[in-house]
Amino acid sequence: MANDTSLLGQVKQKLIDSKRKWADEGRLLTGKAGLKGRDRLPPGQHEVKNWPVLDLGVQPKIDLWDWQLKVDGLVDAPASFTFQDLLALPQSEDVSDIHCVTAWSRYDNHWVGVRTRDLIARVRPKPDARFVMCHAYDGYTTNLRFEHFAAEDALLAHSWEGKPITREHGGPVRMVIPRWYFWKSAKWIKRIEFTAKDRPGFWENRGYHNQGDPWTEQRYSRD
Ligand SMILES: Nc1nc2c(c(=O)[nH]1)N[C@H]1C(S)=C(S)[C@@H](COP(=O)(O)O)O[C@H]1N2
Ligand SMILES: [Mo]
Repeated sequence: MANDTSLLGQVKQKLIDSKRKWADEGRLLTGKAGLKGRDRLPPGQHEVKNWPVLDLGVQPKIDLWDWQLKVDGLVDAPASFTFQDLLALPQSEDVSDIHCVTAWSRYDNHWVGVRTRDLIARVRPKPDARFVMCHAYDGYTTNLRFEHFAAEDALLAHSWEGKPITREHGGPVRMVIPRWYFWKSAKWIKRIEFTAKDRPGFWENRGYHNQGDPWTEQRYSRD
């Protein structure tokens, strides 16, 4: 893919290589899976109070009024949304914890945005749309099962702690899919594609688990 190659030319190849190496080596696996419900901190994670920035070395600058989201694939009503269109959809709030596969967790993040469920109601996916691919402005992709994308706490978020999400954290609009490792939450969301077949996204192609449940430590694909 020409696109992927030019993206890779720009990114911090070293960072990617080292994360990939971690995946190969199974770094950070504690073997203490299965604590769900008993503890707020998933196995192998530590709490941070700051909010680390993780990206591929590119932070696309998207003016609020230039931002556009395309929603297509297996849907009855494909649509394009501007920021204004997004604000015209029902707005919801959610408070959730972030769990990054690089072992940090950040509690109680207040998000405002549009529930994926409200987006789904608008575009009406077809019955065979069992998977979702999220595409971002930096070329990043990540895949989800339909039911995970449609979780009640999943948002297209534009605000964090009462303020617009900053560019470094994926503003103007990013996905927030709280029940999975944070790599499943695409920043700078550009396109949401509903598909019949599952395809791996950026990290899923580079050694990360296809799903990414922090409670069972679905960090890497060999787990
Ligand atoms: N578009 C895009 N989204 C992305 C990424 C990325 O590189 N590009 N990195 C993912 C990873 S690995 C993590 S941990 C989180 C980091 O989000 P943050 O920088 O706001 O903490 O974004 C996820 N979404
Ligand atoms: Mo991550």
